[in-house]
Amino acid sequence: MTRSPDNYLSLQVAALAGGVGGAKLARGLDRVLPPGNLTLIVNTGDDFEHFGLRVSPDLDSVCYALAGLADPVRGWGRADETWNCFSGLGELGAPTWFQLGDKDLALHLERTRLLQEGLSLSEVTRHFCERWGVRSRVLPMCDGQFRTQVRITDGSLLDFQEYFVRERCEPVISGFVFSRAEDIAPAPGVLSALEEADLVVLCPSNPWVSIDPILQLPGILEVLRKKTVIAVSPIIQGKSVKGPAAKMFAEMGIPPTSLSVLAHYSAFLEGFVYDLLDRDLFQNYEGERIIIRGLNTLMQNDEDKTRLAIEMLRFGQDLIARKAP
Ligand code: FO1
Repeated sequence: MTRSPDNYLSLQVAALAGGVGGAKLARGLDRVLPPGNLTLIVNTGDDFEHFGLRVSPDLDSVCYALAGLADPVRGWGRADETWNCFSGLGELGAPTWFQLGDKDLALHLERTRLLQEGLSLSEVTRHFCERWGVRSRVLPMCDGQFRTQVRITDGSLLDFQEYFVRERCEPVISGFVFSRAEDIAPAPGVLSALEEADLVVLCPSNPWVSIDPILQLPGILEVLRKKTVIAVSPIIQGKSVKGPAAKMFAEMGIPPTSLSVLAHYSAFLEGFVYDLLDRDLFQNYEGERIIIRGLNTLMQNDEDKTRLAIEMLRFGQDLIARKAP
């Protein structure tokens, strides 16, 4: 379909997201696009069971962000949270390496109850989003039990939250294991949202543990190869904006730069956004297939998120217009 380059608000957009950076751009896109034009497809490889409860950190970070409930400093969990249950757990000598706020706990309790009643994770997520008045569609990447594990250099495996929170990302990694990835279907609506999208956005999430799990699911890469896909780097000047992405690149033997992020996605990418602070890195960039654009990608407040979202959509619209007959 041919569209006017000014008409970015009419784009159907699917965005792949996970973690705090993903939730930030998700909020920007949600604030800009009309209801019904945005589907967020969210990593669930970080999900785990804690105190018998199902915790879905990335899904919750995205939903809280879209609902306007997210804690602006931590980026995960809820704003104005209280910690009564968590401090009670501490008094009892219970494990406290993973912080659970009171209202956040309510979400995990209710999600676990609904899952036990037989609802799928997609259905539970839709229900929560309706309760919160979220305008865009939020889909977990799958309803099955997909788990991301991190292999550390002594050969042992850590579940993602054990690595990320309990071990503070300190162990040196040698790889990732995505359990049963090839057997787990994407959640209902995921493939069709990608098929129907004019533009697919990869949020500035960790490529290894937030975006790759989604790419592992059957059918996803095949669709992406047919679409206009743009990505924004979560690495600026060799450092992650937040989290261990740069450390992971270095430990995998790859320079921790935004150029490496571009290379990571190069099999299906059409456009790549790097931060203007990295402009020197891209000065001599000679890739012909992937179009690059330098932008201010740091998102410190809602205005930044909205501005970056608009610029990403304009970039996508430009790429679509280039292909129009
Ligand atoms: N991240 C931390 O660094 N420490 C925590 O104690 C922690 C608790 C937590 C509770 C609920 C939730 O939804 C997220 C939480 N996170 C915490 C963030 C989470 O581990 C990461 O954002 C993602 O898994 C990384 O993608």
